[in-house]
Amino acid sequence: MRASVKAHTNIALIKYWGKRDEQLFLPTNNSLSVTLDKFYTITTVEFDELLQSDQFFLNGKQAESNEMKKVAQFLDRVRTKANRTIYAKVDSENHVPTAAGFASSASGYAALAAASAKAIGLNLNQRELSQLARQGSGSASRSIFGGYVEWNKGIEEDGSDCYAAPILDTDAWDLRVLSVEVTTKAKKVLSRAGMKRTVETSPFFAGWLEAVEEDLITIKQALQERDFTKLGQVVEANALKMHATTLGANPPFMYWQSATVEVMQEVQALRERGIEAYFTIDAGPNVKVVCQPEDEQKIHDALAFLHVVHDIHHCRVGPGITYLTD
Ligand code: 2P0
Repeated sequence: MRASVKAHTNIALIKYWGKRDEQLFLPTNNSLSVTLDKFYTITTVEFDELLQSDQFFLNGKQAESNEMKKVAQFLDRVRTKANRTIYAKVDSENHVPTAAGFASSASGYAALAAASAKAIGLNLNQRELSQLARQGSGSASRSIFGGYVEWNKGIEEDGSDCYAAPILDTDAWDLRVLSVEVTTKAKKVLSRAGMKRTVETSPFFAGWLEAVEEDLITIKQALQERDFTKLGQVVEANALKMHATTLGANPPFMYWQSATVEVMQEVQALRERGIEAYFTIDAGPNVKVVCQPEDEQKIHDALAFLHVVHDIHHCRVGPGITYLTD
């Protein structure tokens, strides 16, 4: 009753920002991401009749109690599905620079969903795994798949039509993502709390929901046409709209630091010099830059020159989950 799975993290090109159901992790809008090759989690789950409770080790160390609690709650969902009461030992190795603003929860819960389902004997397809992973962390629903992935918000109250699905395969379009690290400080408002506050208090949230529908149509056209300019423009604009909603929240909050703005302005200056680069920013101060392979080095050199930039990680489009054998 043991299984190991590798899952990669993803970056949203059109953001998930807001839940319609917090217990089931049902979002207010569809989102669209690209899976990244560089950053991943490997998780081994072993169910064992002799265990008196669940155990969770993260990078070889016993996890803190709040993380343990979340994992145990997730395993409860898996046990309920399998109609079993057996406890598990979970070992997770994170190869995700959380300091660079990558959500390890995306790769973490995608790997945990697939490994725990297999270990307990559930035979779930990828759509069912996406639904299960979603209930650990919303963005994890997308990390089951490689390439370019859309997470459908669904309309059913039980979440039965809320899952991710691939739009383009891993090899379909070779774009690059540079993760530009400007700080390693922990953010003040976690994304879960941030999106909740925005939904409940920001007058701009209604505008976000309206705009995101249009942005999804545009990005899907860009993906089909392999039109990088169209894709980049909508990616950057969508991130700015997401961040605008936080300024209208009560109390207001902002994920950017001055260094964030400096990188954003450098990306825009690169475009004025004829080098096509576009930024996106998640719930944190670090910046991700999307570009085509031929411009990657030039963009790296320009950004590395800024004194606020600590590190730059280079990513390509990555694969979906893989089952590992011992
Ligand atoms: C995204 N983010 O689409 C958006 C953009 C942050 C900004 O998904 O509460 O850790 O676990 O469902 O998935 C980060 O939020 O939130 C996130 P929960 P999650 O990638």
